[in-house]
Amino acid sequence: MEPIGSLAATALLCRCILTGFSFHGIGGVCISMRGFLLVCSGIRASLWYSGTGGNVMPAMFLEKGSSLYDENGIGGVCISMRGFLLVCSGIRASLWYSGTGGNVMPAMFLEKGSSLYDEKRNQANLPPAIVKLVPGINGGRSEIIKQNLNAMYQDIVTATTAETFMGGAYRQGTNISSATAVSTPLGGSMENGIHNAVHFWTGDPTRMLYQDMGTFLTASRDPIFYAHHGNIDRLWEKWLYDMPGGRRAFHADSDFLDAEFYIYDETARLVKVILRDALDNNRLGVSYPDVLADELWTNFSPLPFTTGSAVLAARANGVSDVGLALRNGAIGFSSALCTIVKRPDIRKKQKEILIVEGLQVIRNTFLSLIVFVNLPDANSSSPISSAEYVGTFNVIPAPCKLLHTNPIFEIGDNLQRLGIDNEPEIVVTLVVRGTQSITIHGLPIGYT
Ligand SMILES: [Cu+2]
Repeated sequence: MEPIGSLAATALLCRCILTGFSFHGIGGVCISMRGFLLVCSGIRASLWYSGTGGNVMPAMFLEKGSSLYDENGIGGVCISMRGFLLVCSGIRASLWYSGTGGNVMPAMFLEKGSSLYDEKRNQANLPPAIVKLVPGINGGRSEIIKQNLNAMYQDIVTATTAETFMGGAYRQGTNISSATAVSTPLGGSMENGIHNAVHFWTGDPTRMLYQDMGTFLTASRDPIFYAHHGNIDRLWEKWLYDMPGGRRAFHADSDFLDAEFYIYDETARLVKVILRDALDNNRLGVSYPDVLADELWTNFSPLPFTTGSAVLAARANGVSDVGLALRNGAIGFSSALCTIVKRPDIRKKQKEILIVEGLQVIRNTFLSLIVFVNLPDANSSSPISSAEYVGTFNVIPAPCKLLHTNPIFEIGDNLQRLGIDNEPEIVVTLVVRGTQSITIHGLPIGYT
């Protein structure tokens, strides 16, 4: 049952996340967290259920002193392969930020000496601190929860296309030699948003790179990593099958579906997994329970803070236009950038995509880029519970590495709720929470 030890397992996971499962010489192509999640699901299925597990956590894994405990004697911080597979499946423990867990870090991870404990966490974010799904949001408990619900709604419900939600495919020839999960050609809204936010929220700000969870170098050393990713996997399934409006379309792109990953199986053999073979949880024997509290965010209905279009007033105040990359060149900013953006076709109200073209930043520290529409004065203190909030692109630090990417945000639902979906232009404000300055090349709008 034990394919590799816990240190090797975490090292492998770190390598998988940092390199995208690219192993030279054996034809491995790439990918990031998405593949890891899927492969993780596959492992769970093959080791635990095999068609007979009843879709519940096996009782044999729940006894202290058995497989929950570190078998390699490394201080109770890391856990064994079986242990982290268990935590992957411990979905109930991973719901703390999506409704049923009280919005605090689950108690099972807090007991010192337990194999699920990690001292390298943000001590200010232990219970009763409420999780923040967008870094830096403020307010009392109910205000933070309201903002969390809108963060979930914007990252998952209004991201209606596979590319917006899951991210795009890697193309052959893409140089990922210095890439990480966040600097892939196109990450999805959940990966860049709430996923990265929970990494940041959990990691210790007094340690370099917010270890453990705050950097992909060490994130998998914290057992809570697997609960977090278990929930990400669940939310992916929820996005596919259980959103308002019915089932959503998955990627049809063969560069996405045929991406290859290499991972050790239960006999420690390095095996190849094709992404398309790991997409159907029914085939894998994995299912997730219905969670009533999910309705709090799937049915969240953010209200407008503003009334009518802000374009005229913004232009009168000197806000300038920005558009396609070639017309604008490089635009640098360090706190906020307010612009007026043209919409190419106001008849296409759905699946309208705002592209932050040519975003560049040096990843020396954690940074959040928060996107608002119709809110010219938005700043780093602006609440994100209203319909003006579009989404957040969180940058996980990696010193001296340059991030160069094109984050996309679906804005059709926002414009409709704000009553400005017939306007030929909109105000877009990009807000930076962090200390690094950012460069972009344009803010074009497209349709899918
Ligand atoms: Cu992660």
